[in-house]
Amino acid sequence: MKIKTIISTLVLFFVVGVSLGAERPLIPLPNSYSAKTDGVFKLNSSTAINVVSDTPELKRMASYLKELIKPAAGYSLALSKSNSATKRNTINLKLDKSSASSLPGAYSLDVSSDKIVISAQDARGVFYGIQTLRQLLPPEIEATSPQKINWTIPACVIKDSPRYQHRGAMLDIARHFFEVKDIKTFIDYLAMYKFNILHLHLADDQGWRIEIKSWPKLTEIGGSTAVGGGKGGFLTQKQYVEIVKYAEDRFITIIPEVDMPGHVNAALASYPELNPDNKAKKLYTKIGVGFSTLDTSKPVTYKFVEDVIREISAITPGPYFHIGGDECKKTKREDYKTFVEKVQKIVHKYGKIMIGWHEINAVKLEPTTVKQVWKKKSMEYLVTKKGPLILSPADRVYLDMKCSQAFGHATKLGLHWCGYTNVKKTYDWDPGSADCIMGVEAPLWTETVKNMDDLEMLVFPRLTSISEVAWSAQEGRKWDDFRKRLNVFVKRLDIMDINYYKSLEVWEKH
Ligand code: TNX
Repeated sequence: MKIKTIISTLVLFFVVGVSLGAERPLIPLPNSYSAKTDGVFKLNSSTAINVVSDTPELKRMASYLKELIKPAAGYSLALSKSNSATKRNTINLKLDKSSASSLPGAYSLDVSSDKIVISAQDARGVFYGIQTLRQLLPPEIEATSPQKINWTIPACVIKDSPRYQHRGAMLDIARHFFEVKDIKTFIDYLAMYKFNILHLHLADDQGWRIEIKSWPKLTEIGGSTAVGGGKGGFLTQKQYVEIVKYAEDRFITIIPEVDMPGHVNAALASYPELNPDNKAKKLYTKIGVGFSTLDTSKPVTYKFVEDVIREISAITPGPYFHIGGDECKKTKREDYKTFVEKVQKIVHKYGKIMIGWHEINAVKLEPTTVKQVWKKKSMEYLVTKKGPLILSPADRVYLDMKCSQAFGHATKLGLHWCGYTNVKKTYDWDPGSADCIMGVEAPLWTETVKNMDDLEMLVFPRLTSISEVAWSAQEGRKWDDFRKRLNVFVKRLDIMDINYYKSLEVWEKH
């Protein structure tokens, strides 16, 4: 080959590689991406998904990938099993124990023109590799009906692993209730961006949302309304188990939270005996906080708390139970301490690790107990102390803060007690690398959020920027690069019919 031909071929490959890379932006950004010079893999109806390591989990991953591709492609890929990843036109899923890396979920993805190999030390890593492959396919792959598209995937090598072990979101189903199918949709959104935790805020002043068999009135009365006086609702234990399984299949752990000793009006309205005067409180449908408390001196309070923790722990395979513990303005300081210490023992009795909002730091805690920090000042303080932390600073990652795009422009939905949070503000945050930091969690409180359209408006696109804070190495993250990727990525959100906030800071310069 003449030198000129070699150069122009190289340039062509480079341009094809790079431009396809840019056309198929990845969120969260992987640790390393290199375009290869051998063109594209063309997925078609004869492509097979080959399981190299014959385990039930990998077979499940193969079926998951097949189902992911089917609606938009209009055909079902064949599944095969072969110990080597050498056949042409195959997508290979492989467990490679030798690739052991620091955190579970690391994977590598190798796309050539004739085959694709996803390998990881565990099925979780293969699952994340599949999510990346999904984003390397044209965005039309998200469509729910067959598309006439060339399903090309740019040849590349990706090596990727998570920054933090805890990459979470929280959904408050107490202020407004969300049905099983909506929670599942939310889980699917989380899985797409490699989150691995869904914290469910199951009870608050306005609603009790989880069936407790030994205290049935909690849901019968306490679950009967919501903010604004709507109809409320609750999850039966069977439905909760269904959600836990759905999440587990997507490598997401559910953390149940029952907030106490404050935020308990729904319980106090359901059972008179939980009140100091034995009179039931009225149901509450406004959005104030800090006005209710359990009576920490009554034995029945601890019977109630233990029943709740026992029943929920029994149907929660994940290691955590979240006791809330925030904003207890009506609980005396000493009573608060006694209460949290007793409850910590109960949580341990039922085999769980306790999590509480950072206010629990006022109490003598076991070394395993996790503090979830929501105030910036407390975060700065607690990072210098011992003990595991989940970081949820309200000014960065509270998804219920209004999303703003420019002065005077913000979402109608959301609160703003902690200011307005634009996409850049969520993105431009380095949570730090102190050992005590388990990771990041983005809460969606639902005082103003009534349905999935509302939820999506506050969640997107900030969930995408937060996924990158939680997953991607800090060195590789640049706002301008992220903004450019999101500009193109948005087509995927459009095809998924997601009601995202069209922030000018991201899309004006498109
Ligand atoms: C504070 S932060 C709360 C919630 C509210 C939220 C609204 C925290 C642990 N508690 O009760 O819903 O603000 O943004």
